[in-house]
Amino acid sequence: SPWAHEPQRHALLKPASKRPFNAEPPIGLLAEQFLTPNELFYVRNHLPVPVISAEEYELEIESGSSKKKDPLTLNLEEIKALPKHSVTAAIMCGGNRRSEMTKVKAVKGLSWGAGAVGNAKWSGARLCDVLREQGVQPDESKHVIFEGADLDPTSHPYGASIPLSKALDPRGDVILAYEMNGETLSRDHGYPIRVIVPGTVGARNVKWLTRIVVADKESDSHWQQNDYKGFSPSTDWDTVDFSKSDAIQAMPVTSAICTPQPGARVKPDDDDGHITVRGYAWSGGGRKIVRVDLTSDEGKSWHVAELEQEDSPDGRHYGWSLWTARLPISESSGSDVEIWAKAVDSAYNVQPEKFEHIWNLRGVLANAYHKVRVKIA
Ligand code: MTE
Ligand code: MO
Repeated sequence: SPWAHEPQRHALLKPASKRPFNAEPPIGLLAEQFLTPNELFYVRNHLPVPVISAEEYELEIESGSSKKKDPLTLNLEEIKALPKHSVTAAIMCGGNRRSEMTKVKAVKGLSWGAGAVGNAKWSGARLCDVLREQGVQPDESKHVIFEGADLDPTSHPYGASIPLSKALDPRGDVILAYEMNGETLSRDHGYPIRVIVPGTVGARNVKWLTRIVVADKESDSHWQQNDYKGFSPSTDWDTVDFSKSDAIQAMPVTSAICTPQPGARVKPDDDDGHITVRGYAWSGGGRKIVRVDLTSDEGKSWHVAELEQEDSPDGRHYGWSLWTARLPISESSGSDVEIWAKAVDSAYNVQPEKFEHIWNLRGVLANAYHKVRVKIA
């Protein structure tokens, strides 16, 4: 069975599917630490986890360069011998928060809550160093294709691509990672090497990386061509044409309330009747979170959260922000209160208010206000 060699997983990861293994941590734990503990980091596998030994591992790089030996093959030692670079980056699945979008109308895809995201410090070699050394020249019409060692039943590998301009940009911080939060990458997260594409949808962060190709076209894999794309709310399965939509790359601004959780009974902290609300916020493309607003009265009054974030250079805010807000609960609120959160990024993009107008048949890009109904005790 191809499933005979799956790794052990933490008991707190709640599977959305077991084969392939897909799971998210309890959302209440997610905003407790700025760096998500490796064993609680969500897992999104499309196929069985490949078995790869460090000794046998090889990465093939087809750069299209005529000046250097091409393709270039690097083993693990050679990748580790390259200058080591670290980047704090959140990885978020394109389908994070899909279960909220489904409430408008059914969508196809794993029913993720708001936990298909994690924030980690990734370390490895810079892809731009490797490509430049190979003589790859900037060319805005080109793409970089990544292939994994995980194969589908027809022996096609998991694959995805990004624009060459992102891969070559030193500020893009794309790395061939072998460490996650200072530990060797685990099998579920791509051992021994995965590509980290900061600010870009999870699907392009290819795990168990075996091949890199600089190409004139995007990856022709299913996941680049016929998945991870957005559509109009009026597009249905009879009218959808995947070739007409752009593949998702940078993700839109989003946030989620991690505590309290839906249905919780919350007691105001003190005599002045405030409740404490915590969560995360993130935007793609290196955009920083500049503000998170909360309301408990459907937007009549808003309260600005305090942010915890890394002090990154402009345009390289790849990590998430955690936030804490104290919300006043008035007598007139009654015992049922709905808390709403919306984040604003450094381009002043803001989350849309509701899912109705961003609904899409695959349930991706589900970034409307996060709304949590609680009971005031
Ligand atoms: N890479 C390979 N080789 N196979 C996969 O199934 N899943 C992708 C991406 N890279 C995938 C992959 C998707 S859709 C996401 S969201 C992220 O990996 C999840 O990364 P994680 O499991 O480390 O959280
Ligand atoms: Mo994903």
